[in-house]
Amino acid sequence: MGSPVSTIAEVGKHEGQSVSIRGWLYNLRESGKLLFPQFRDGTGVIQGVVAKNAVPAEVFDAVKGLSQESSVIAEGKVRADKRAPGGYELDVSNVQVIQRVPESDPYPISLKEHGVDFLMEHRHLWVRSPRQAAILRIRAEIIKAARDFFDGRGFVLTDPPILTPAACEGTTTLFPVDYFDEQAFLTQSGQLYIEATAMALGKVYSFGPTFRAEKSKTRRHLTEFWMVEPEVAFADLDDLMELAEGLVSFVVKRCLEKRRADLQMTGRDVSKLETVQPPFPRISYDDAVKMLQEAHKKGALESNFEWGGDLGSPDETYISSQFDRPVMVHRYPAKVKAFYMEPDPQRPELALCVDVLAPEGYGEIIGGSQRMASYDLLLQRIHEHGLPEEAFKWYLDLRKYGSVPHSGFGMGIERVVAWICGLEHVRETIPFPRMLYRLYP
Ligand code: NSS
Repeated sequence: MGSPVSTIAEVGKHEGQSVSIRGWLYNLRESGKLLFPQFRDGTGVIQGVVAKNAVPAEVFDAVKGLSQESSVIAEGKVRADKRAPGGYELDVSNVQVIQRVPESDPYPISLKEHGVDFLMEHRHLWVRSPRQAAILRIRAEIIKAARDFFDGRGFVLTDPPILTPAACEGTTTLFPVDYFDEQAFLTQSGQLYIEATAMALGKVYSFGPTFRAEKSKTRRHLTEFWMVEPEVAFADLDDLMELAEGLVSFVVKRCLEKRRADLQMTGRDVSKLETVQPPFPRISYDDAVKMLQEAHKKGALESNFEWGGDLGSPDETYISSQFDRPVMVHRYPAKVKAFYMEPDPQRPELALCVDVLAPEGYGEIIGGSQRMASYDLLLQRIHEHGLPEEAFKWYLDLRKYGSVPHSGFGMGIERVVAWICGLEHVRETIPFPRMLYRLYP
């Protein structure tokens, strides 16, 4: 095994030379005196050709009948081949089997179709399949792009706590934690804390896991998900919408630049992503309601939407299907939104908030708002929402000492991954999804 090591993604740099590939046996086809093993190493898949007369007998015998996912180091000469998926094949001269998967206990995920429950139960192995690996690479790219976006615009990353004494997004989805002799909760959002760091640093963001004890079993909900949240001092709702469309377009563009092959592997129609460029359409909640009511009249929507409610998922799907890029719906009734949102001075029954809805039925990927700047009104809302004033004393302080208008939003990474990859369900967007009935593996 003296040849230099190469990843499969980079074998093209070694055309005509001998390399060592370190990975796993993905598939094996046998045809008399020729074996066609496919190797994978996490960067790609390459087909090898093992000719009986070109390798020592024990090497041929070791590969013949080798079981799927056995770990190997394969040595051979890189040959360009137009028909090969990655453009290259490997003329194998030697194979060292690191661990042979026993035939009596074969790899459970074969190349044939499996049901989703079975795959979820074997998620620790399922992540090895080329499609799942492609999704995880795209997820990593999206996260990197979001960080680059904020880092490149003068935002400072500040990490909020995960163990918190109070709710941010409603008391019905809190995960309680026994914190010595006190009641604590897993954080639903870093927002309240980064409002404090925004008053210290101006423009900040957080990026971390957040938790919701969602009893809903939908294709958009996880109980543990990752959120990137910017918070900006002196920004108003218009500034916020500009920031949101800038972030989303930046992330999509980066994936098209760097992850096109992976997007194709997931079967994504990338032409639907090419149109994602600013400006995004902005419609008020009032206009959205009109759209929904007209759709109902035309028979395009089953139920008739009444002003005052929050948009449900069929409503979001209908609205977003009217546009070729994400749409921003702003100024919802304050009653259906969180306690911390600034009322619209023109119409105090509305909140200065925005939801960004992704196209093709993906629905809400971003939720944000201008924050309440007045101490008295905030205190009143805390009471109206039945929240414990004690736990929010520090948050009220931010309105006592140099309160300024400020705004921020949260973008759920898994929803964005699902949309960009064109996936049906968020369960494939994170290595180990946590859902209502899923805590294993
Ligand atoms: O509840 S949000 O709409 N808003 C907040 O948490 C604000 N405190 C954020 C802020 O202003 N800093 O959630 C924001 C986004 C939402 O648009 C989704 O993309 C995602 O977080 N989200 C979820 N993703 C997956 N599963 C669940 N359960 C979920 N809940 C929200």
